[in-house]
Amino acid sequence: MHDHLRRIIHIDMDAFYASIEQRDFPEYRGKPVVVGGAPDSRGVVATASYEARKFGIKSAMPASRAYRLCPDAIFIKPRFDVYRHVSRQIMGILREYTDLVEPLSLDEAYLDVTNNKKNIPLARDLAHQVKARIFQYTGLTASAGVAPNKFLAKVASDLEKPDGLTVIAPEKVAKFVKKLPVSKVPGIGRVTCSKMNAMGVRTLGDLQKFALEELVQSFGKHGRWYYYAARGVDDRPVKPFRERKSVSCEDTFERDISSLDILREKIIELSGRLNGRLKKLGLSGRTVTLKVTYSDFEKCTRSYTADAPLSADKIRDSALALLGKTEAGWRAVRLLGVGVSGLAAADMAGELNARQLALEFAGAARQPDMG
Ligand code: DCP
Ligand code: MG
Repeated sequence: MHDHLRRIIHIDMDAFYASIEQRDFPEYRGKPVVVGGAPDSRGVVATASYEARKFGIKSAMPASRAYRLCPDAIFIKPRFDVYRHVSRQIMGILREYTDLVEPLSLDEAYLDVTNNKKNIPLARDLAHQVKARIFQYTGLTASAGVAPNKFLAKVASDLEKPDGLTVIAPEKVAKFVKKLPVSKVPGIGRVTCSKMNAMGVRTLGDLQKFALEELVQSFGKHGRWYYYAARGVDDRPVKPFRERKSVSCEDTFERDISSLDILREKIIELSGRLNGRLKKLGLSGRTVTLKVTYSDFEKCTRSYTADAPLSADKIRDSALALLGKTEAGWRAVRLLGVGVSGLAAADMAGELNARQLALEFAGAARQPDMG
């Protein structure tokens, strides 16, 4: 794959958790906001609004230290269900442009827009549209980086934060990387950075003077990545995250089962396991499917779909009811499976909350002074 053939965008929301709090609580707008642990706790800062960053407050800093830096800051406990919901909305917007969306975290993703669903030829225009769509729909600002590869797109999105849009055109890459401090390269942390400084390396231009073998010798397997990064080369493809369509649990029995009582017990057990997995994944679904394989290997599935996401009890009871729609009992059963599809985020509170917010952003988006 040749770098100049690809158009990659990196999207990164600005002060993500803090911006959501400022959106939902107008009284916090324009003020230093710190999301994370309480100032009198041993907790850390998850993120800080740009107003709070002026005081030196940063992610991962102890909350007590943030308090000393800015006692007037508003300290807020994170509302993860809301952040997850907004994240899903954002990823949904990104997928309107391409299926090649690779989320890196709740607020960050790569897009490969070389071929995009809207046939927008210029990646800069597409990035501009994405930012506008995100703002229109969520009331939040994002920063975008446009470049021929992931590495450069990520660096670019950080350059003009907040609400930035930075393009590194293919013909500008060589000049751009020469001046780029190694501390700005994703994957080069504090330790590697000081090691490079000790070698007289401050920029990628300095790093270019080292041969591939020398870098591998000094930095092990990462040396290779540094060598190519120094030249602005990064062939890693954008790997789309496939959204899970269903979650299921099944069991093949050691001996075929004809007793309906025992089959019911098995369903209760399978539903219990399934509900555990759903809970762990933070998902719930509207459709329950019971899968039965009879002793002669013939298969059958029966489904039930509700209007709303099903509770754990409802999943179990629906699966039990579906057993009555099979020939189990008449025929011996060698495998049972229970699955849930039509998945959505489990946090109904979050969903409702975000729906209320949706009404609010319609107004918020029109307000010019929004965080
Ligand atoms: N986060 C966290 N702990 C960290 C870093 C981040 O809990 N050490 C959370 C809170 C952030 C979110 O992840 O809001 C996104 O992380 P970013 O690094 O993108 O930071 P922000 O979006 O907050 O700010 P920026 O505008 O610099 O991207
Ligand atoms: Mg961010």
